[in-house]
Amino acid sequence: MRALIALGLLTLGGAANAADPPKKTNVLFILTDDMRPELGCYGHPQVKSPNIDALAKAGVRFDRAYCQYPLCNPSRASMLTGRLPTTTGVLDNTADVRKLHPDWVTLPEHFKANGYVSLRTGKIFHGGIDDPQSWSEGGEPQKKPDPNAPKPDPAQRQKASDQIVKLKGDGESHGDYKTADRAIKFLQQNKDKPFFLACGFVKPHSPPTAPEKYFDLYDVKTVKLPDNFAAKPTVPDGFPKPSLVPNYDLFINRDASEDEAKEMTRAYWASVSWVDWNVGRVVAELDKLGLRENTVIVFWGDHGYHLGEMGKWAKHGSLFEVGTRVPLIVVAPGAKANGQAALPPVQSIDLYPTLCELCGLKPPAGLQGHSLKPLLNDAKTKWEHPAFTVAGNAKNLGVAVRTDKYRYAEWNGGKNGAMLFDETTDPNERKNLADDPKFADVRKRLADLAKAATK
Ligand SMILES: [Ca+2]
Repeated sequence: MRALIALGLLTLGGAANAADPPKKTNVLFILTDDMRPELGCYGHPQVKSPNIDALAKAGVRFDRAYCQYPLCNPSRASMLTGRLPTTTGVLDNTADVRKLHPDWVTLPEHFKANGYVSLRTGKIFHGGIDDPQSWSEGGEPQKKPDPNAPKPDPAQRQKASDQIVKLKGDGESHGDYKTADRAIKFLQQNKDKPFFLACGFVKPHSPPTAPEKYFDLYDVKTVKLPDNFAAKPTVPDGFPKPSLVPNYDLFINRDASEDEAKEMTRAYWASVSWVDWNVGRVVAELDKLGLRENTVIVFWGDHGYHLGEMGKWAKHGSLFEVGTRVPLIVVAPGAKANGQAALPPVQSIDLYPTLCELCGLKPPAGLQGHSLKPLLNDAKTKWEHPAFTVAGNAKNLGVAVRTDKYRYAEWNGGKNGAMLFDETTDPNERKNLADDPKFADVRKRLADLAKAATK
């Protein structure tokens, strides 16, 4: 690889050799749905994720990466447009970022406009509201709601929510298997062109799903429940009322016993390991085609997830660490910090400017994140940008700020409550310091940041 750079055959967004037009750097962007940063490479003692671990070893692992909103559609709309949810106006799973902002250029669309083929396989934008103009191939027309469609039955949803799905074989019947197959085909077909390939898996989103053999990787007897496990959504006294909303994914409207919670956690881990296997299939094809040295790989999760922490089994509305923290790995060929972990807080909207810089594209105006390239070259570089996460809606907007040390969140500008945690001493977020006079200055500083970012 060094030799290729010396010959001017390979550039990472740097200056071109006059004699050889620079070969464009490809992007392979792997998305996962509701995946916690609970993986081998993040230090989890049990979860098996060898393929994602290999990406972390090859690239930079971000240990404090945060989503912009703890829900699929708003999180993805922000990441794909490089703007905070208060700017996109996408605060639920039905708003369409394209309808709201016809003139914005999405991340894949920007690559398409700069001579790349932009390829979509699987869930990238939210299901049913894809943005066909972002893609050269793979875009899907939006589904119009059917006015005659039967209304969802809450009782059925509640019953279905606790189902654990075991697939046959390697899971060939499931969409995620097909998503990886399509990514492999796209790589084969486009290996000679500059490409931006987005490959989005829908697991481990509920219901937990994996082939039988991935369940066999884990003994339910070894599953340890979180220290702050509870049978139903529960927070200590003095926490803001909007800080914990009901379960919408698992254990809907009912308590979870410890045995059920352990079975569900095991199934979630099985689902994570199966996603890992599909990730491995796609990356293996990239390697087989000899594209690794000219391709930036991003591995990303759309938001956090509670697996029984505070009795919650979902992400909706959570501005806690566990609801907002995501796995994020960036493998940029030749980056000096490859193989290391970066600790500063970073956020999903940083990816748009990062990929522009790594691939030598001028970013469009209006992006609100910061290129992570300095951290990719020096994981310990000074980094003073906090991460912001939004939840709720205009009636009761929640805004969280994460710095190296603190997590602060307030609803309706603090009028509907606030919470402040010292993450260095209270990682389980049990002690709300928001009204402690000793932390009044800290609260003021963080509240000012929250207001300035989301005004
Ligand atoms: Ca999701």
